[in-house]
Amino acid sequence: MRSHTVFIALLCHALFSHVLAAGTIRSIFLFKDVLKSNTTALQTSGFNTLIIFGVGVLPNGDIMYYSNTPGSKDVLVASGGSYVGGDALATKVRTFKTGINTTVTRLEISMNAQNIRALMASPGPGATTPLYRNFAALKTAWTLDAVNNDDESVYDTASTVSFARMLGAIGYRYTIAPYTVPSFWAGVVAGANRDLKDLLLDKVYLQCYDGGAGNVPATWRASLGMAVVPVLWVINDSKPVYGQSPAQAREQFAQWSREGGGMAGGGYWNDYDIEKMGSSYEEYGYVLQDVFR
Ligand SMILES: *[C@@H]1O[C@H](CO)[C@@H](O)[C@H](O)[C@H]1NC(C)=O
Ligand SMILES: *[C@@H]1O[C@H](CO)[C@@H](O)[C@H](O)[C@H]1NC(C)=O
Ligand SMILES: CC(=O)N[C@H]1CO[C@H](CO)[C@@H](O)[C@@H]1O
Repeated sequence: MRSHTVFIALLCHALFSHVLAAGTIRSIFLFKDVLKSNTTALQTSGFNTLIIFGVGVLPNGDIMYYSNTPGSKDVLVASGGSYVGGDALATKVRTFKTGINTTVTRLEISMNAQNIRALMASPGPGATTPLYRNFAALKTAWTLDAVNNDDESVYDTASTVSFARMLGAIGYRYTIAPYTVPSFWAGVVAGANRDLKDLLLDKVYLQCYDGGAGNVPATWRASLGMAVVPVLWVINDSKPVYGQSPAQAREQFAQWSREGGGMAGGGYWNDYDIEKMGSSYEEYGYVLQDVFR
């Protein structure tokens, strides 16, 4: 009886830990071409969420994967309702979640807002439109879980919400990566999640570097009505003043915890700089595993 009770307690503990872990984000934005970055390191350093940067929509609803890596070219990945990005790229992206020993369970693509307003006006968000069919095809080809909105210029609430709801109809979750204008983002959160118990907009990746360097997670939680995932910039030679070592990142997450929390996990911008600067994926990943269990 006693050992039975202990067994049940252990089982409950295991299930509970798993539930906790499943909701807590340990993320990194993939700035480097996924065909060139260190896939093994991304799979095995404790990250559970990878956000592929960046994707963009053309005026006709086609989807591009933009290269941010010297020597790489932009790739058309969806057109005419089909995936056209090639097998090598699709296999590489799918491998993030399926590789041996991978800790990755969630894959997102990050995009700007170019052409979304015009496409939501005409032809609209319907299931027969090129945009809808292209996002459906890309989701299947890359086994995507969510689309991340990194709008830093357009800020049109109505078209953003109708696009988010369109993605929800396809089966995506929707996430945002704000650095400023909390009132705009609060409108997007409210509109995207209106009348939904199972939230469509389920994660907020808060930029806490560069233009967002003064952001505090607890303040944004109050503005948006949901906990956020603060994102720090790793050591970088572009704007070194915003670069955080693993030890500095740990201290920053701890400080925000003392300042009221409001965090649903943590993350970094970005893998390219980790590799360029010879930093350690494991050390950055370990901080997230330790702080956001
Ligand atoms: C990729 O990462 C793994 C695991 O961290 C490491 O052992 C390997 O040396 C790295 N490969 C390259 C080419 O840097
Ligand atoms: C997976 O992890 C186990 C345990 O750490 C290790 O022995 C094995 O070599 C790993 N497999 C691969 C393919 O990395
Ligand atoms: C993500 C990012 O902007 N990385 C930059 C880091 O610095 C190098 C060198 O200036 C740039 O080439 C990267 O684009």
